[in-house]
Amino acid sequence: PQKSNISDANFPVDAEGRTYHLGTKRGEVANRILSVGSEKRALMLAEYLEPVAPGRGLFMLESSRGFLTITGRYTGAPVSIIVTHMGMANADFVVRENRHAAALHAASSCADADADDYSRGAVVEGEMAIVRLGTCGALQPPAHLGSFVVADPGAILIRRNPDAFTPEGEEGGLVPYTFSRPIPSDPALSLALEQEAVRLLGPEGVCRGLNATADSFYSSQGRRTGWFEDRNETLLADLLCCYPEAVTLEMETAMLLDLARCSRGSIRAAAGVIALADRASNHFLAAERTEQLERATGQACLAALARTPLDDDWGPHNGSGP
Ligand code: DUR
Repeated sequence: PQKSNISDANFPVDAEGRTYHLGTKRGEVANRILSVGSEKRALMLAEYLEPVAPGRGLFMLESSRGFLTITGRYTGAPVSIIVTHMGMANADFVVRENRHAAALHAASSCADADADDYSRGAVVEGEMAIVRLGTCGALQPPAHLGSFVVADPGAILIRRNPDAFTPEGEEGGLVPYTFSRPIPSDPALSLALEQEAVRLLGPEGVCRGLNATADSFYSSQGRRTGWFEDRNETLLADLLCCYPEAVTLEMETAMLLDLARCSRGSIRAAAGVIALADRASNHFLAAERTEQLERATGQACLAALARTPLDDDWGPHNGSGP
């Protein structure tokens, strides 16, 4: 989409109402969203979607910033698959701009929706469900290489503290990394995700546990390099001391859960991650096995979203929401 006439610097949208980074507008995004990290994974999982209306293709739009949105249906329910790339700032774009753009796709009203204006069927903004399908490092059992781990009860956030790396900070004994308290995931959506994953993968491949989201793949995940002073030698041990139940380490989930918690009741969120790296042994999962797992767990995420009842009446017209 062309960016033009952006007048409001507070929440920029163009003349058509398209958001600044994801480029979608109201009606192009379903209120059930699957957030994935790469375009390859999104296109692979789009193979399991049906068109929003019979005889139409899937809705697909890639923004100038590389956020790809694909909207279709899974077992009848409108769903959008959205490429979130990596890291907390990108997760923030995806949640906030989609909250703006998501509109209700009532099953009946979508049947005759115009190809590129599904919003004709939209009457209210509705409650949203967002599931992240990501990858992670496994910290300890029951998570192991190739496990699918549902972030239940939720996630904590690990942040690097720049002040600790100054002479004053060192003198003052500032800690180089801080851990937040656990941020909860939606229990019903997490359970649905776990059940669907067990159905597709079997019980051995699936577990649940506390996730830790870090603001770097390197320093705040305890990876070491001589090029930077990171003071992270004891980070993983400190993490497990503080949160003995932490099982996975990645870069997005806590942001998603934090925003859902602060969404005034409008967003339900859950996350499941494939353990790609084993942080104890330093083994990495083979690409072929990763793709098999992405297909199975992707379908589990779509099924969990599709079966989740959402309150379509949520919205400003009923006195809730912004
Ligand atoms: N990821 C990690 N750490 C790992 C393995 C995977 O952060 O050890 C996730 C999060 C991020 C991407 O999106 O994969 C980084 O490779």
